[in-house]
Amino acid sequence: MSEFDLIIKGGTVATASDTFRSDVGIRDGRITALGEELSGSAREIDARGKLVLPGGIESHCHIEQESATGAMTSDDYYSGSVSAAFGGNTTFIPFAAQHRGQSIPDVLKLYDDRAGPKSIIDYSYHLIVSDPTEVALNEHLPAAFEAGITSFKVFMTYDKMIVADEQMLDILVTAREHGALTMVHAENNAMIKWMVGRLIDRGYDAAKYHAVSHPVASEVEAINRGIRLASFVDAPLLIVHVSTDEGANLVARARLGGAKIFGETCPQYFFLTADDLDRPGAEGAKFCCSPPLRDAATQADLWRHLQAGTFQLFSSDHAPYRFDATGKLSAGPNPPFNKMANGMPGIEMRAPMLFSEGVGKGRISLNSFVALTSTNAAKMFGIHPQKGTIAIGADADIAIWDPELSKVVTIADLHDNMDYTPFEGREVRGWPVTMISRGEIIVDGGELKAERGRGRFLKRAPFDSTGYAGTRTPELDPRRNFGAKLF
Ligand code: DUC
Ligand code: ZN
Ligand code: ZN
Repeated sequence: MSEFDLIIKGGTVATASDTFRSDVGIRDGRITALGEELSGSAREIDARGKLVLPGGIESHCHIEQESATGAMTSDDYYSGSVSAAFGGNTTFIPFAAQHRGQSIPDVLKLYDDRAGPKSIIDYSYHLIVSDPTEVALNEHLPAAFEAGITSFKVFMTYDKMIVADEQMLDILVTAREHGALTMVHAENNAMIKWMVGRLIDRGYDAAKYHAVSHPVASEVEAINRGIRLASFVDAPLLIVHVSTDEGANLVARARLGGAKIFGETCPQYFFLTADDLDRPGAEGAKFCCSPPLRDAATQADLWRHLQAGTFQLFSSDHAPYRFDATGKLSAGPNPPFNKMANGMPGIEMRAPMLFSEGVGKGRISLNSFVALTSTNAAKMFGIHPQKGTIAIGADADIAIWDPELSKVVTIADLHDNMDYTPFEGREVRGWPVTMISRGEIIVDGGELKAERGRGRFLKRAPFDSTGYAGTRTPELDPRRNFGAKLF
């Protein structure tokens, strides 16, 4: 019997901390050896001149998910996972959205039925909680955490999703008690509604006014409030899709103060601007996402934050709605901005864009790239070291990249169920060419090799807050509040 099922030979291995020349020996779906001149396998991949990286972990994407207004994303768990794999990912964690009136167990069953038969890569979900009833908080959420779904998202905006500050405190405390991580969409609902009302009343309804309707100040206010609420009860909080310098500054300052605050940002805020919304006809709808695209100065600020460590995650926020009546144009061929589905595709382009513009142009190191696209997500979402690294015993989830391969991005080459990409025409250098999941080659030389439904559900560990000082609120401390026990 051979010692290995597969050896990746002669590549440059990079993890979040190290870069080194090594062969990688794989047996029974796991990495069993790292070393020079490994032998003893019937199957070998020649990786000379290539980079051998941990498979990407896409931890913010909307797959086969209904929005609050009923729009269904165009990707299901098959097309979404295939597109993710071609983009360098071997794991993804989409959202399982609870809409008001739905029970959390029903939601999880629905998403199990959607994902299990279709996904080609390993997966979990973050719950979206919009209806934090007593039973949801005391029974259903703890049961979901126990089942390994140890993170969930809440919204500070959208009338059909919003949770009030008091509800948010209850949610944060429940999460803290059970070792779960709360994620938040932080924008101020009232400011947005006020802006939308004024803009529409005055006839400013083109796509570009979407960016105006979600002001920077609305994100900043909500991030500040979210951080204050989480720090008040010393609960971990991940601010997703941060799009502003001031918002990122708040995250950085809170982290410096010891709070368990984390930051995520997304490619669209680095590679597109609000000017992309100002296109003829309804074209601008393709660039309508929330928070909205900002400006060139903000792009430079966000790079600085990425370099300084403000952000732990660089996620796609893949929210695919086609440029037709099933998606962006559901309210007609030229809809007002407040009737356009919010979101844009990007699951396949996230890692290649960051590699090309970040690593390729010397803005971030290869090791930071691995951390931002894989390792940090594995750690934060309770799947490390099974996922997110190249180490003995880890799952053999590996992306082999050709750092010299240059291609011009075009929708015809992508694998999502979309009819446009916001990155059409960009020259991108450095692409994943071979993808391996648990030792199986799932993508090679532009071809899909994976069976539908081969992906497995990942039972995730609780959030690990080791190494964070945390915060102390005197009024919640029985030694300082006359003995009141409030948790
Ligand atoms: N928030 C997201 O995270 N994605 C799409 C739209 C939104 O509001
Ligand atoms: Zn959001
Ligand atoms: Zn999202």
